[in-house]
Amino acid sequence: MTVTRTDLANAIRVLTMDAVEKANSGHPGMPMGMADIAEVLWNDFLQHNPANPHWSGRDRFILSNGHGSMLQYALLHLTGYDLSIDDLQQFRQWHSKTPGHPEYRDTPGVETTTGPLGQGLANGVGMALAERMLAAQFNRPDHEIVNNHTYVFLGDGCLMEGVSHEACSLAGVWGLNKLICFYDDNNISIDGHVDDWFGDDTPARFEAYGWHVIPHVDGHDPEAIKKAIHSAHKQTAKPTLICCKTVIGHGSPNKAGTHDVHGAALGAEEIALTRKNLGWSGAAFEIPESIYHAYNAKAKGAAAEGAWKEKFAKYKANFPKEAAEFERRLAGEPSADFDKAIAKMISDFRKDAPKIATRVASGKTIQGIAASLPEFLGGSADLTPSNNTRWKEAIDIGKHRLMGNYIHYGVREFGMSAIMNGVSLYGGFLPFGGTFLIFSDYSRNAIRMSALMGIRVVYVMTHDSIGLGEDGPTHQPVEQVNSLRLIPNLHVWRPADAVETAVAWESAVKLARTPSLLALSRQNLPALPHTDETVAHARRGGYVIKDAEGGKAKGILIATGSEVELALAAQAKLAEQGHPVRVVSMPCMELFAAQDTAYQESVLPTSISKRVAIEAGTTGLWYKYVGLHGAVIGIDHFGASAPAPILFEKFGFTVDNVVVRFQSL
Ligand SMILES: Cc1ncc(C[n+]2csc(CCOP(=O)(O)OP(=O)(O)O)c2C)c(N)n1
Ligand SMILES: [Mg+2]
Repeated sequence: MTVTRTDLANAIRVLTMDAVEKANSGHPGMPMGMADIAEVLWNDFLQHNPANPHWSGRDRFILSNGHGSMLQYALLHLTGYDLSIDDLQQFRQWHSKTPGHPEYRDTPGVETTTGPLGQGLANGVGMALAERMLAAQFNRPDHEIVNNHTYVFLGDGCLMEGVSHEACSLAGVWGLNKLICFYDDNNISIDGHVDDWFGDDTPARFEAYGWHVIPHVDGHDPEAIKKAIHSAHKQTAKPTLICCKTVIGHGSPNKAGTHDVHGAALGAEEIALTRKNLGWSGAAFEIPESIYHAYNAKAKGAAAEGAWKEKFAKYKANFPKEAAEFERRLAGEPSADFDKAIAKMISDFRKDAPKIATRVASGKTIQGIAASLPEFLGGSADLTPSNNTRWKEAIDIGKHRLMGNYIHYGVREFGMSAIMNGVSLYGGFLPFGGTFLIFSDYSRNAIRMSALMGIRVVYVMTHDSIGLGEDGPTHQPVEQVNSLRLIPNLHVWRPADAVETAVAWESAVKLARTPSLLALSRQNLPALPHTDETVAHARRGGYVIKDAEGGKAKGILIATGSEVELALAAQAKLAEQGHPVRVVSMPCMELFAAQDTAYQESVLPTSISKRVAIEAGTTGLWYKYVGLHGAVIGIDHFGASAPAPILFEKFGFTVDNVVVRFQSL
């Protein structure tokens, strides 16, 4: 039997129908609609090696409309990845390699976790950016070791989401010509035909961003799709959006073109009718050998990677230093120089004991370690001077200018964060980005995705409390620190001085699978009385910064950030009144919670139940450490516009109040 392109696309359709039916859960409409586009892209264009999903030279494929996960699983299976037909039969089941939405690390060949619409597209912008930046840094004339495309599938939902604007606007400015996106223009989203809620002129919108737009492509015509991709490949300074007219659930006689097929199994009867309609005779999960043969990308992939390896070997012979550095960067290992640089920062801060804002300490730390971290990719969402994220030698990325290491993201917190995720996933970079802590809420789902994927991204979030003063309640974080602490696998640091800030940076750089967020003060904070031991223990997230005189504490004051200073002052006053208490600084609650119980017990002995936690934010989480008999001095209401010292006083952050609260226990 000769296999036609339609047969090949139909294999994706039937595998999708069958897997969704078996799970009685999932989204058949999009894979059935985009099957022809996917088939052409994967069989005629995509450079990848199923035997090595980690080959750095591969093209990146991202399913931003992640609900259509079966499309990606079918492709990975058919082209020869380690994803068997049994795996497809386990679609959406416990511990399977085929989860409901594509999950980074769960499935070989899945480049990023998608499902939260719009973010996959923004990740794709980040990957395409990383590729062009890495190319600018490492490629040499006649030695192109970095040269791949990033392909993104996306739907109406991705384009309705605001983050698509933020990311695509930047992609236009940067001129990411290796980014090629396929818009699944099927006129359907969950609620029905989109005409009543999505009337954008999408081609005009993307042209306005400076993209190359190919409108009105028949998404079921392989030749038209091929032609569009060829045209995209010719671009030298613009990303491409290929607008593909498709029919959702294509092939289903009764459900195609309707929202019924978006997210529900077709049912046995309709599947039988669809098989008939497609001229497909095989049983469920049965794919003819001829189709496997046509899709199999193992030989092509091995040859492509082999050719790249030869190229890299020549590069290595000519540029041994660069080649070693390239390998180190892609492995994500900090250089030995970093250890020295950060150790020096910590020891300088200890020696100088500066009274500075932790945002300033962070800026000094960045300055001190940047030379040892060529993978650093800094940036800020238009708050560079406030976030102190830029170091002196940084080179700005800009309009069609990608040789650099600092990004002015503009006022786009969510876009910045989702782009950083893409950059981190691509490899070779350690992205960090700044904004005011209050706007972490704008970034929040991307921060969550960093944590869910377990990737290294550093969020530098300044102006961490009412301590910012006059800008008032819109700008004063109250619930942010604690609400960020609720995100699993995110380290939230609220350092109390310069040393703790450097320790936070050290941890953030070294943790490969945990993103870190630094909540930093606007106002100056005094240096804490550090010893070798306190610095070592700061690395454990919480530690005794100053014990009661003589070591016989009858109470504990726990504080973070700017409130540690207050705790120390209250400790002195309590001591005068005959109450010996210890002060615990807890810059990273998650890290402290991960320590062994013996260490935790040494810091917070069970026998001492008189405890007061002090933090200029919501109180709820602190009861975990002060217990039922403890007190928390915090803020469970919005802030106010006034000078910071007045706010601290009015909201009860005074030595007298701490003393009174402690004595009332
Ligand atoms: C941020 C976000 N909001 C809502 C959803 C829930 N959701 C999943 S698919 C979908 C509709 C998307 O429409 P479209 O992209 O056109 O997909 P199609 O039905 O065409 O496959 C929605 C609202 C989501 N996954 N992410
Ligand atoms: Mg749609």
